[in-house]
Amino acid sequence: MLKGRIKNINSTKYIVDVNDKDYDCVLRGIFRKDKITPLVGDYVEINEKDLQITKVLPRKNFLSRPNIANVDIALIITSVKKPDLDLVLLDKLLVHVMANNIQPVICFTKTDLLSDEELKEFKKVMKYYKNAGYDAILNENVLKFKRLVNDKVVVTCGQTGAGKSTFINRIDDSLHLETKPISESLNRGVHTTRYVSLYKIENFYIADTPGFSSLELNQLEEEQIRHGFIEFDEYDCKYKDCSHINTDGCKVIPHVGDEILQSRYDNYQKFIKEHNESSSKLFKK
Ligand SMILES: Nc1nc2c(ncn2[C@@H]2O[C@H](COP(=O)(O)OP(=O)(O)OP(=O)(O)O)[C@@H](O)[C@H]2O)c(=O)[nH]1
Ligand SMILES: [Mg+2]
Ligand SMILES: [Zn+2]
Repeated sequence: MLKGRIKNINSTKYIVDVNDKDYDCVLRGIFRKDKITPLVGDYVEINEKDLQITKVLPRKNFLSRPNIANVDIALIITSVKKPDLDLVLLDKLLVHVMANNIQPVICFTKTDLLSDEELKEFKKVMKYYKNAGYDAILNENVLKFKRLVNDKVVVTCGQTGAGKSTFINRIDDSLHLETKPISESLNRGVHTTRYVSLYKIENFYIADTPGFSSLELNQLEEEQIRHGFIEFDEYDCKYKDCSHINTDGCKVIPHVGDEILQSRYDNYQKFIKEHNESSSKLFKK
């Protein structure tokens, strides 16, 4: 019996990494009956003779988008131009990742496309996220990235065309991952990467993933949304579980627009509203 980690799935073919060696494996028939769907990142047991995957070992976590198991860090790739900076998607991804017990790291791309004036504005935004307590880097800062991901399993996530594959190529130029210019007319990417694939670089793993343009925060608790806005915890509201929606005793609301970035609060309010609407719909069913 061999034990390894799934690096890539292409229809019925599973590439499994066993002690840094790749094995072409298939699934033993029984999996389809049990409805277990192994994911990239899963640890599996393989029968040495026929290279059939016989067992998926318990997961420590998994994400539905991108679809992957057992990751330590989600690298949220966020372009500041082409496609334009989308703070709704960034805040949503922060909530999504943290709700799944994965540490987020924000990686901004394409700052070279900003004018001096735009760069100044952008720097304020980046500083805000850093001060709030998030790790945030620029895609050119490979050394800093490597320090953050020592021994870890990293999944990239973010908009199509944001520069996920380009970033991985920058870290390891022997990979030659496919990248494509964004569509000028739509001002967004063209879904170049189609599958989740895990690569080992030095002492860490990183997954390239298909990008998306939107994301739903389904099935989250209100509390999980609140946890995705870590800086709000610094404020000592009158009620311990204050939802920061009603002004009564709330210490967050008075700081919106000065200490608290307006878009952060607007997005928070938006996610809570969407959450309440979807749960009232469920209730009516
Ligand atoms: N100017 C500039 N262009 C960049 C940067 N990073 C990526 N790009 C370009 O952006 C385009 C899209 O990059 P990709 O790496 O294919 O984007 P992706 O996130 O992998 O996209 P999907 O695979 O569709 O999800 C390519 O033309 C890249 O050359 C950057 O920092 N600056
Ligand atoms: Mg890609
Ligand atoms: Zn409050």
